[in-house]
Amino acid sequence: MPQVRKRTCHICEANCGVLVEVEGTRILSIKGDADNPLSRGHICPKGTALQDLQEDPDRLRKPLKRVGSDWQEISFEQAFAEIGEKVRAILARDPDSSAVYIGNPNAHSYGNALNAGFLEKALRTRTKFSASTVDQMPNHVANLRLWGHASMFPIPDADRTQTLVILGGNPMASNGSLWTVPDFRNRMKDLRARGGELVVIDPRRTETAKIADRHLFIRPASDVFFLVALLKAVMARKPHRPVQDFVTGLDEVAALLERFDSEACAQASAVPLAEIERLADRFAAGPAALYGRMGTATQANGTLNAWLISLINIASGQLDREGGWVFGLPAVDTVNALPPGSIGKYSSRVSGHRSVLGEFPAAAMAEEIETPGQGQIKALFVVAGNPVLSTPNGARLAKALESLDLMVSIDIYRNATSAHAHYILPPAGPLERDHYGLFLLPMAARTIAVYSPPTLPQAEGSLHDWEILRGLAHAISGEPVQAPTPREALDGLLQAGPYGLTLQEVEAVPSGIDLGPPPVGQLPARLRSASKSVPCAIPEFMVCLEELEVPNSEVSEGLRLIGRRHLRTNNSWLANSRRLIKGPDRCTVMINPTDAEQRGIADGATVKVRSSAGEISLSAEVTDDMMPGTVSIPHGWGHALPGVAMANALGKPGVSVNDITLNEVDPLSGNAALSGIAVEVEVA
Ligand SMILES: Nc1nc2c(c(=O)[nH]1)N[C@H]1C(S)=C(S)[C@@H](COP(=O)(O)OP(=O)(O)OC[C@H]3O[C@@H](n4cnc5c(=O)[nH]c(N)nc54)[C@H](O)[C@@H]3O)O[C@H]1N2
Ligand SMILES: Nc1nc2c(c(=O)[nH]1)N[C@H]1C(S)=C(S)[C@@H](COP(=O)(O)OP(=O)(O)OC[C@H]3O[C@@H](n4cnc5c(=O)[nH]c(N)nc54)[C@H](O)[C@@H]3O)O[C@H]1N2
Ligand code: SF4
Ligand SMILES: [Mo]
Repeated sequence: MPQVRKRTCHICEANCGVLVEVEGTRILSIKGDADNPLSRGHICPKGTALQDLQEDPDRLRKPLKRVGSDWQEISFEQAFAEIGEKVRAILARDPDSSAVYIGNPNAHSYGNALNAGFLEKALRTRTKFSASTVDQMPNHVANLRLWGHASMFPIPDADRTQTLVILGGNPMASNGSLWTVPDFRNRMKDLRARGGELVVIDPRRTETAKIADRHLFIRPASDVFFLVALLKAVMARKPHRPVQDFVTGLDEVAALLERFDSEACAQASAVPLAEIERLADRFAAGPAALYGRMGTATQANGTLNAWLISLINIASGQLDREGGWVFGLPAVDTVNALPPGSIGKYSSRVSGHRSVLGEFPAAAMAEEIETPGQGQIKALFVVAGNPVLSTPNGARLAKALESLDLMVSIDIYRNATSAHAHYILPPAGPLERDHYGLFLLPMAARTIAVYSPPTLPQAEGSLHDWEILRGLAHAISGEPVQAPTPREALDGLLQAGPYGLTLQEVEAVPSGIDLGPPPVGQLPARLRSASKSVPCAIPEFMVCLEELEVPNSEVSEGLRLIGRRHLRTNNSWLANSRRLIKGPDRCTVMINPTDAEQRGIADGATVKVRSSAGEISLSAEVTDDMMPGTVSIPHGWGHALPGVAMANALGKPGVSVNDITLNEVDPLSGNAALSGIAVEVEVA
């Protein structure tokens, strides 16, 4: 008899409720769960592709050991024993020579999140990298300085706002980021039905721009100038709702902004000043929210952008107000469960990057492996990550990985990164584990508590990621990990949370307990800053702003590169899905017709794209969705590399844009500066 089992999809941040119809261990269908109070029945193509991931014959089921160019299946016992012994020998030579890289799926698995620390502790490593420094580290830094906690993320109150401005985010493709907002399209329909307005500011007329009331092009990596002009315009108006008295330092910021000429800033960003003034009017009237994402974070000024975005919301009276810039109050309050985060505890060995939340820039991983001396990385553990395709200058990193004495990947595929490992340890299938959106539910457009038990029985002999992490920790340190299971820990966290729920109570409502819209008026009590205030004039940000030079927009700059996500990809890790890979080639370089014509490039032609780091060839997609002077290439492609065992992906491998991205970072956060890289494009 078929049975329908409720679950939360863990692929992306949206955390949609899904209904998985199963017969025995066979999956019959995957559909949206209309009873989920947050996702309301929404599902995207990736949700149905969970089945492909579960059933994929290329998904690894047993640990692999590389022997020359061959791969042998071995038992977990053997893998743990051999790895433990090798690590101890390497650390005996140099105790600082191990490192970890933590990839994106760790944010989507509470078991990983609660257990990766055991591996780091066993290694006693200070050398930690993660996907955060190719993504959202600027937001963490701004959060820490503004609210006193790196994980306290403000979100736009989309369900109650009248103006939503999206800068450098494309939720129609990404389904939202640092903002758990499933069913985005219908939420925007509701916004417009109540007379509200959606404005998108992006160098590409994106899928989100196409459902917006207004789309404005912005020159890549010039957001900081747009934001300065908008903040000035906002500060020149009296907000409809006064700024709260727990906010300090706005006058100092205003004084600093006097040196900037708004017209020059507007021109540098290519957003007309009249549009900026118009936005300021709407923010003064409220309720309104300005949200910025990937496009604003992956820049040399990423942290300044994150700071200025919040300042615009604050100065226009939108902070902690219905329809404005708000904070969720989740059933597990990660702000209480996690340390606030620190900056500059250590410095990286080669380039002296300061650590941010205990991490060094992923962009510095290759140099830390390549450069000889005490502390040179010799043993690397990659936990659910594919940095060869996902981090800047991946080709250089791939080469560096070959020089390691030991590399271990905890991964479900033999892919571009894990193919360099000496051991690959695969966890149980994606539908064989439970799920709780520990890091995502705090950022939800509507607060819910929802837990999913495993949908399918765990394959015999398999281990979950968290068990592998503990197994490694035990093998390396010789000490078994004594700690509650993830489920037990979750129960404790829920009970200690703001609603005092037990896991049993949450589990009893499989579509999720509705806890309402984000609460307002509670921010003063939740602030973690020592002063219990929001100190807007953050000294190190002020210094950077003071030094900022407004470029002359008259000078022609050549072409600038930006990224792109597609609804049917998820970074690199759904590349082998039979369902998702179908359809036209998506790994193309989008280019404006004027730029194409100047270079004699026809739609569909193969072109070379070159930066100072390298060159790739791919086909051109000529479209006036691109801002003139800007080209866009998606990441997560480039699977045709030695050792990769993903048959469907190899059928449509694409090329890796990260072969031409640079090792440059935002100095305040260590985040990779991926947007706005200078490139040349020519017919191949
Ligand atoms: N140029 C450019 N580069 C980018 C970006 C961009 O926009 N442009 N985006 C960046 C962003 S936002 C991110 S988050 C990073 C992502 O960077 P990474 O996290 O390094 O890359 P992913 O492709 O997400 O790789 C996830 C890996 O986890 C494996 N995996 C999937 N599920 C599981 C699981 O349950 N357990 C285990 N153990 N492994 C699993 C997959 O097989 C894959 O190897 O990429 C970044 N890179
Ligand atoms: N389908 C799908 N969904 C995903 C993912 C995926 O790979 N595929 N990845 C997931 C992950 S890990 C993340 S972090 C999120 C990211 O979520 P989003 O940030 O919403 O994702 P992107 O599509 O990368 O949106 C970034 C936007 O910034 C624009 N942009 C680029 N450079 C600039 C710039 O300099 N200034 C401005 N203003 N805009 C710029 C790009 O054109 C793009 O539209 O998506 C998540 N969801
Ligand atoms: S939007 Fe994200 S969470 Fe929802 S079904 Fe798609 S991949 Fe899953
Ligand atoms: Mo990400």
